[in-house]
Amino acid sequence: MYSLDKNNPENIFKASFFSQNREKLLSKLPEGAVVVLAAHSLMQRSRDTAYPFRQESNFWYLTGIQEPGCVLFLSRKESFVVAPQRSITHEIFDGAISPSELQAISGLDEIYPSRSGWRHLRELCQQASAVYTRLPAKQYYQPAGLQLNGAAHRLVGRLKRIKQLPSLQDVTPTLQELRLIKQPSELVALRNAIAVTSQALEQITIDLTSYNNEREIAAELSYIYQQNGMTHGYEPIVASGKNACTLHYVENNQLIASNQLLLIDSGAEFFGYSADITRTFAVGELSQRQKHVHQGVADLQQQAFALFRPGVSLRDIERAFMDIMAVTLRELSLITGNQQKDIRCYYPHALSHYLGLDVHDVGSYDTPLEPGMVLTVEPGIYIPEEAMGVRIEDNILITESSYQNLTKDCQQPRY
Ligand SMILES: [Mn+2]
Repeated sequence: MYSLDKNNPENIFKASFFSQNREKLLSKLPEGAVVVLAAHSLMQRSRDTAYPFRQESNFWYLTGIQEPGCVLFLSRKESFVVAPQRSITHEIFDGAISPSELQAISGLDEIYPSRSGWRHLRELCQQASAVYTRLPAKQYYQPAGLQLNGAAHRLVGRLKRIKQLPSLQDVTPTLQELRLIKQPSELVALRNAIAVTSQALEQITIDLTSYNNEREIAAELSYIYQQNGMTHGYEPIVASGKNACTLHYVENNQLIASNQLLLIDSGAEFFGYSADITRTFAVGELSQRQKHVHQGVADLQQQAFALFRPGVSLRDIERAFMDIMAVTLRELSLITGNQQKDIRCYYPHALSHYLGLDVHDVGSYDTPLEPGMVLTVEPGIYIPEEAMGVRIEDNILITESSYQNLTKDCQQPRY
């Protein structure tokens, strides 16, 4: 049983948060439509041990349930979860599932055991006008080459075997639309995650020269997050010198060279909501060149902030920022013209992404920004031939007229 950490402050997500999310979702779907969603399954790590469990974000958003192997059913008439069957042996090792606890967390009408739950679910699907689920269209998550958790895929197979099933529709776009706008309790979770991440970065920079190896800093981050009842929202990046040029460098196992820049990209996760902060620090004395590059990125970020306001899409912002980036890269004598391919040699990623239950949260780059959306602003310049990379990343909330920097209290060094 994955119950709440009793040391955490009061649970900021009441059952009403989840039941309201369910109502909102159903109100956006056609009359008579039902929703069936799979929780994540456990992922095998070695023979009979699993990776730490992390719930599928949409399933959590609609139930709050931190249990693998469940299936959620929603209609305008009833809402329930089908819990997986657990043998006596399984219960001895992993504990029993408590239906009453799951019901209290989620506010669902019912928690059914597997067999009777599926019988009921099948009947209700047959009577529905359409069945909405997450259709795992791509077996692999294209940009990162990741394999999807198999649970959603298996659920689709199981639904397709129901006789006289009405049409199967993808619920993902509707869920994305809902999740884009953050509610007050979600912002509380994010602010808590940001506060602990900032605290960890502050602790680490009291004396950066006391660390010999990148892994010592990664361990310090883990220690502080865990002490605060949080986990990492993603594998932290602790990259000394040239390692910062590998964008997703997560080995964190090299000696920290002195008189180099050190890039730390990390975020604590609280109730599923992750911070995503990057700072680039000096270890020892920096050269003029290193200082110029760091200052260049800091200035770029100030110019980037000014692009964020309601009504503008990320696509527009990314396009406008390329020209701003080109000016800085020319000033640093890294490029001569305005060619996209030259800029991409030193700035090979996006300026921004949505932030929320998934660290790279759902949402389209073509959607005009609206109050309540949370995004990152993260310009970076990477120069492998000079063994340095600088990225500065903050998290912002779009407001009625512009934006609010949620990470403004996280120290930002000037060199
Ligand atoms: Mn990021």
